[in-house]
Amino acid sequence: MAEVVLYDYWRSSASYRLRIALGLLGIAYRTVPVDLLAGGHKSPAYRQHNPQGLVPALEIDGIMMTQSVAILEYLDETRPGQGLLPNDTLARQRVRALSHVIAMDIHPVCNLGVVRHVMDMATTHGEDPDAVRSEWMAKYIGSGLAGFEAMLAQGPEASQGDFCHGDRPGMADICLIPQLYNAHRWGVDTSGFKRINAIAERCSAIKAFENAHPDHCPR
Ligand SMILES: N[C@@H](CCC(=O)N[C@@H](CS)C(=O)NCC(=O)O)C(=O)O
Repeated sequence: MAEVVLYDYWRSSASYRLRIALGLLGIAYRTVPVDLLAGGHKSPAYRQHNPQGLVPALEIDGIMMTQSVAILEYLDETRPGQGLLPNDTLARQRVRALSHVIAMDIHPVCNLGVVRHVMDMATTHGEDPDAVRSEWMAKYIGSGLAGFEAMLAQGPEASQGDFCHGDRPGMADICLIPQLYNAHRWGVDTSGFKRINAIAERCSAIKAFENAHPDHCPR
């Protein structure tokens, strides 16, 4: 079987999603660290793997893939029975909606490239870039997670359980936990998100989530 290779940055939440999923699916892989702070993701060599100059990239089944959520869906479709997404169509819609709150709405505006630009503009306008960054993160992560928390309470009875959807962790949890790590990193107050915090507690007891944590990641 072809080797699985993850082009990864320890603090990248999109990469963190794939580390969790690979762990849950029991797929062994080799990590190639790409240093975002040193600009490794913009090098011509790395752009051969991900032309967007973003992490992650995952080589699997002999193909180089990009876009973490598309990869999660690919893994779900090609490793059936593992349940990253539920089988029922309406349930899949709910899990995708929750996942997209994080991956399509919160994450893009809190990305390194975007936030660096915001900080540069703050400096140009004579403002404290660190303070502007904190305000930015609190606004977008805080309001995004508030919406996520409210959405968790919606849905049929079968969707309500120990995790984002039902009683097993899946794609929405895989998106949530890295975003929560970022929230804590930037000092966003998450204390009011009771359901999110309970889910995070349960995920932290699962090996695949623990092993994928940035603190346990090659740099
Ligand atoms: N939608 C992409 C997002 C990838 C992405 O934005 N990755 C971030 C790290 S989490 C990155 O490489 N940022 C570098 C930059 O903004 O310059 C995915 O889910 O794979």
